[in-house]
Parts: sequence; structure tokens; C-alpha cells
Amino acid sequence: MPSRKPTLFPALLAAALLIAQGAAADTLATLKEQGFARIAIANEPPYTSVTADGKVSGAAPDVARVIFQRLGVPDVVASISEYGAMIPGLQAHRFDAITAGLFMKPQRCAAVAYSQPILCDAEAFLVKTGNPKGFKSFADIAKDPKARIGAPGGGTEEKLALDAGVPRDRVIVVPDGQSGLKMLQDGRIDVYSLPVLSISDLIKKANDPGIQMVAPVQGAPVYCDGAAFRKQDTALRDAFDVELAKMKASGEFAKIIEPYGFSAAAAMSTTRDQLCGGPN
Ligand code: 6CS
Repeated sequence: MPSRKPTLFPALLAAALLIAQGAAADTLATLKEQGFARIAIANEPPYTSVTADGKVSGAAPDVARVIFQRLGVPDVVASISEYGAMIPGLQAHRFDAITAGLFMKPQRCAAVAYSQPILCDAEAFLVKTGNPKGFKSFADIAKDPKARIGAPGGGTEEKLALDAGVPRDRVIVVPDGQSGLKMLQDGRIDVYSLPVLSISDLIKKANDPGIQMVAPVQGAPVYCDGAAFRKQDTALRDAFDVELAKMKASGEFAKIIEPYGFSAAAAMSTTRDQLCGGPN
């Protein structure tokens, strides 16, 4: 029986795993040394917001900033990104975390390590006053052959519209809330979809009697986001979760998110594993 040369593969695999684990464990050390965590946001108030002078706020960054400070990372530096580009950007190390209201769904949970739930919301439509086309669900939009819906690129509402049967050429990718509002006002789309609190914020600021919200969208679930980390950074995610749990227990979490309109009880009534449809 010819002697089989010992394969190096198991040793190489073990070394690779050790290097990966070591690198991941160092992520928090790197952030501490760097002095800030690079976060992806969408600039969609009240989830995330960047003022004209560059100040980052919104419920998601406000929670993340406090937690990172408690982990020894003094600040967060935000980059505005389309929802569909957030996970690729995280994986490409352009961001250290996504804190943007990126809703937990099994497909996303397969790609990132989510914290426990932070911001929960239902879905909404922005329509002309009186809802002339009677849209109550994404299926209603699919049934109307002329109806065009605006939604964020790579966002939940885009996927809900496509999954409901709205053809690709009637799902218009909209870069941000103000663009969506203008496109609706100008008649370039018939409905614009974002979560309830985002549409509410647009309406409040628009001061336009010619638009209204339809909410909740029938047949669309209530979603919750979490902070999202690279799969190999579960040590950082777990450390984030420890601080998040303390804030939830002390009432500090509610004090940060509820002035923005979010419900702490909604986030505390569910878990990452329930929202991901399994362990994440
Ligand atoms: O997670 C998402 O895809 C959705 N989240 C928010 C906060 N706004 C729109 C986006 O589609």
C-alpha cells in the first residue's frame, strides 16, 4: 500500500481559521485605536439623519454612538449609502457597521451578523391626497398596469413591490426621501413607499395638503432593524449586544429612540433569531 503523504490541508485550514478569528477579535481593538467606527447610514430621518453642517443623528446612529463609546470607541463617522450597497460595503471593509434601519430579513441575516433588534416599524405609502388609485397593498399596485411605485434601491419596499408582481419597469429606484416626495408631487410616480416613520417625517416637513400617508400597508410585515456587522466580527457584535441589553434594561434605550417615534417595547418584544428565522 503506497504510503500517503500527510496532507497539509487540515493544518492550513486551522491556521486560516486562527488568523480569521484573530483578525475579528482585533476589530474592536482596531476601532479603539482608530478612535471611531465607520457606520453606513441612508440619511432617512428619523432612522438616520445628516444635517447641512455634517452632524450625524437619527435613532440608529444615536444608539450606536453611545454603545461604541461604552466599548471604548469615542465616535462614529458616517457614510451615506444606498440600502442595497450597505452589505457589500461592509463586507469590503468600507464600513465597520451598518446602523441605518437595515431591516432584518433571512436573506440579509445570511450575509451579516445582526445585533438584537433596535428600530421596528410598519410599511407605508405616500400618495396624492384622497389616495385616488386606492392603493392599500403592493398587490394593488401590481394590478394597476399604469401605476409606478418609487422605492429605495436594494430596499425592503423595492423587494416587496417586485415580490407582489409589480414589473421591474414600474418599480422606480429613488435615492432619498426628498427625491421621492418631489417625484410624487410632480406625478412621475403614483406612490412612494418607505416605513411609516420615514413617510410621516416627509409629510411633516413637506407642509403640502396635496399628499397623504396610507399606513400600514396591507400584507406587509412589521420589520425591525439591528446594527449589522461582518459575519467574522461576531465578537464585536456580541460586545455591542451586551451594552444594548444594559440600555434596554435601564430605560436608556427608550429615552434615545422614543422621542424619534420608535417603540422600545416593540424592539424588546422580539429577537434577532425570530426576525432572521433562525440563529444569526
Ligand atoms: O431595511 C430596508 O430595506 C428599509 N429600511 C428603512 C429604514 N428604510 C427603507 C429601506 O428600504
